[in-house]
Amino acid sequence: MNRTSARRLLLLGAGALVFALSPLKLALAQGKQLLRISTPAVPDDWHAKMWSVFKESLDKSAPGEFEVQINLNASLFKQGTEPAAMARGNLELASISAFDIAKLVPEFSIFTAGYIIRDPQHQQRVFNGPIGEELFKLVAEKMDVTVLATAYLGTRQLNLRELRTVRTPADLKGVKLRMPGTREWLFLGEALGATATPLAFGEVYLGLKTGTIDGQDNPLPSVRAAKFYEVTKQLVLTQHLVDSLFIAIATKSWNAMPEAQRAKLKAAAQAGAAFNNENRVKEEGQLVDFFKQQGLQVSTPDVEAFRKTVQAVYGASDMAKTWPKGLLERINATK
Ligand code: KDO
Repeated sequence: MNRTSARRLLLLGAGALVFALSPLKLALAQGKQLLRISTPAVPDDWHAKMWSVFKESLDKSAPGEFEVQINLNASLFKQGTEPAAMARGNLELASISAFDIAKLVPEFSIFTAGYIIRDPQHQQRVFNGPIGEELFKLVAEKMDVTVLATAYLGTRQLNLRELRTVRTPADLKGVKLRMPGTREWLFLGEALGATATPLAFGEVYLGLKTGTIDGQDNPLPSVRAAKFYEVTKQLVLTQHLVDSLFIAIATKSWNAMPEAQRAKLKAAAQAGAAFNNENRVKEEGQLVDFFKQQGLQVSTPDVEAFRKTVQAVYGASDMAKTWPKGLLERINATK
């Protein structure tokens, strides 16, 4: 073999090697720390855009140190499987819900209960104060993930395919209400008086369009971003859950980083959450008019009747037995 063909062969081999490298190996080869992110969020939703803010923040504070890969629409991991992927070392970051956490940390199920957190400010005070500190410690111990920031997903409302008079939970009898697929989510749907049925977020639009389900619940910005208003006729402002998403990192990756990198990462997560929170709160205040313009009927039920029923159902449940003593009172007392 002459020298030119030997060189060609070598180049070909090197090219093949680059193709064979996984994203992890490629990032390592470039001396960068790979940060894979997976979320079911659709591109136009604030908690999808928050990851771009996160990335931009790191690009500024730590140029060349991280390779941030954002995977939207549950394209990398199915909704709800992110914590397991993080614990197994296949994913570095995700925004996980109280429901994802409650599966492994039953004490956390208090945050899956309707009408516990009062509003976005209350949520931030609870999770950024001593209650958050204690519970996130438990999460780190039991799940191998470290919470970096609390994002406000929004206040969940009912969204129905056909018009219906809904004043109290009794009016939802027989309504096939889609909920994400875990026990705690289904429990919430049943507590609201509906017949809860599990479905992944990515399948909800079609489910509403075809009539496989009668309705779904989500915060208004997500109803807009996922275009559920195109295939539904009514919003019922039940305000049943002031929902959170916790920006979390695999503890193994976190522990492997030097303190200076951790600080930059935490700051980036908090910048992302702040961007999300600000925009989402603002948009929640504006969207009712938008949905009305789209031809939806927006109704306000007897929220007190919903609150009373839902709180009673949770209070009498086995779930409530796992809530740490005095936690509910401490949450209520957080101003
Ligand atoms: C949903 O499936 O209804 C939900 O709102 C649940 C949240 O925990 C979260 O997974 C969210 O979907 C996705 O991020 C899509 O917005």
